[in-house]
Amino acid sequence: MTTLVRPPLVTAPLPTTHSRLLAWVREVAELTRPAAIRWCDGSAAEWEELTGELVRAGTLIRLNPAVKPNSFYTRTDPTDVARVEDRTFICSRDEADSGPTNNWVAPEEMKATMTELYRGSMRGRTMYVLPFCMGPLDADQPMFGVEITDSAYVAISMGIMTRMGSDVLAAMSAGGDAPFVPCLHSVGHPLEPGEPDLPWPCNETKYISHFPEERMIWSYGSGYGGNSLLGKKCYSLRIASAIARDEGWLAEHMLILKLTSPAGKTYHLVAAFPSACGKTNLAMLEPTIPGWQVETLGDDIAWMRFGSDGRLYAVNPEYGFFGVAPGTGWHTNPNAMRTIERGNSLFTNVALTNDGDVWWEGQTPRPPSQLTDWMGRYWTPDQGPAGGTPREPAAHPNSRFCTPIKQCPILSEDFDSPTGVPIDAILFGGRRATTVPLVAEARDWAHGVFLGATLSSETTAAATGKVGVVRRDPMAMLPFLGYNVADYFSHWLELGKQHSGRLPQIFYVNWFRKKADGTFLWPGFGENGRVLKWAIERMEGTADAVDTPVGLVPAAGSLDVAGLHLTPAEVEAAVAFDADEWRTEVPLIEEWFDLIGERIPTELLTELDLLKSRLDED
Ligand code: GTP
Ligand code: SPV
Ligand code: MN
Repeated sequence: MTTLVRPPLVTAPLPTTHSRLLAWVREVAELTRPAAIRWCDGSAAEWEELTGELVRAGTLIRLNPAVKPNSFYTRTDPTDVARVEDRTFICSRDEADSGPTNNWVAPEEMKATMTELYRGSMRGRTMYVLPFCMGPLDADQPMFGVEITDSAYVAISMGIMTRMGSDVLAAMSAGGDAPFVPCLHSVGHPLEPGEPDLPWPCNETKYISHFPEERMIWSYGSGYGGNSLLGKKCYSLRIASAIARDEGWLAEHMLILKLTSPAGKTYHLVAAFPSACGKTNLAMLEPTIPGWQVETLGDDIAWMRFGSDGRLYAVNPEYGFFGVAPGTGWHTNPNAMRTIERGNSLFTNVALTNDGDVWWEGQTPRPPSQLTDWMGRYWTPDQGPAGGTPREPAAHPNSRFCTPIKQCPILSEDFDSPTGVPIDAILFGGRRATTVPLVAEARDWAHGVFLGATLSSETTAAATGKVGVVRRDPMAMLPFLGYNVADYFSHWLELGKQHSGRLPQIFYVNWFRKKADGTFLWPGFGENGRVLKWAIERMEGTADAVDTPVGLVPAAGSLDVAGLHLTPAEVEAAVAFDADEWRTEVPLIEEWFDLIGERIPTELLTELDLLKSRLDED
């Protein structure tokens, strides 16, 4: 028998009596052997202390408080810059339940592999215990999680992105021990006695593993974003989608916004666009058309349940924004700029200015004359870091700001509502240079589900791998589904049947169609308010549409283009349905449905047949 050396759980008294939590913390500590354990309370003093330590360790650089108060800058290891989809696993008991779109390893095998990786992986480090709640703490069933991590960067980031700390811990045992999702994370870089730490410790070997039946997450080797902030994609999408399937609700990769018309009527919309395809920007839209106003509720994740009135209600489970930096500027997303100006933010892999501010491509029309780039190299606008051309961007394309949602100047007052806001419309959209019109309205729920199920988009820097490759990304959930994609489509269709009375209207949008010269046809950003207006007017019955095989597109003159600097021909090109492009698209949809296989619901095959026969008539 070996004697277990128990690291101090905490100096007595323990901060909780939650027995399952205490047992799990002890078990993880025995396996990973941290030098110390810290239960995080989410306080300002804790933020001070941890950011101070990270500055001393060289992980963080404090930004100039005159321009970015209480804000910090970090550069990751250049190999740890985005989600790793090829290292992400759904370890359901039955392989078929992970569906053909996920990587799968049997749960026991994955646990055996990862247990060996975790063995001693926190040596020389502090183990942080982060009690968090996704969504309001006063929800009927608060959705608790606890992340154990050996990264202080993860601890402070989770403090921004989730409701985290002692209030949550207290609530977890207020009415008896509450269930929670255990989320285990290690950067996989133990320190031997005397070994200096790295500014961004990580490991070449990476696993982002989900055990949907056990509602459990194990992550190893990466410190970045969706790989390590386990409340976000891992819990709120992959695990929550499996919970939602079992309980009859939806966990989606969607923004939530409130829209007020000039007449003062209010609407709520959600929109699913793949990673780095415009959710944060649409969520904080400043419409260019007079009288229309947007308020923000969420920019990445929506949990949606049907209310007793039969309507679909959405809640944002998060508490911060982890937004794409490049492209964010005063002319594109002024509300994001205002949010980060208030400070209390973390910036990862952007560029640093000489006066201690941050910069990224698209923040200003012209870059400053000198910068330190995201890899710490001297950078000027006309010279690459190695002196050569072409010049590489100063900020990594997936560089991000992490900032409290409460700082958003247009945050809706309903943000903290435990029941959420009633949804009038659902938008699906992707990044397509061709084929997909600016906007199309679905004919009905099943058609809308078909549009979502066949959604396609060019890949972006949000995940490692090639950028710009068109792939199917159903409901923008391809990398985030915790179960079989065919079952997911059936779930959407089934909910539509159960709640057929007052379903949201579904629309399909594309801000990214291009001209022959490679520039965007549609100016996007604040001008997207025109598309929202058309969608509202369709629902109110006041805008005309033309029926096409892909859905109902704006009739000539029905889209408000007053004051828009586009020629009528350019507007026509943006909204046009092109039958030839769709004839090219059909085989790609067929290939996608073949890949999904026999579990695909017949309604979707019927919709595909309908599309084909409409194209034949066209
Ligand atoms: P994730 O956080 O990865 O889920 O991304 P997201 O969907 O929130 O994307 P985001 O709004 O951050 O936008 C990603 C990129 O697309 C940024 O560089 C934006 O500037 C750009 N973008 C957003 N909206 C538009 C638009 O309407 N038109 C064009 N051309 N670009 C846009
Ligand atoms: C995404 O990739 O869709 C993101 C960023 O929102 S991450 O948190 O890294 O997943
Ligand atoms: Mn996202």
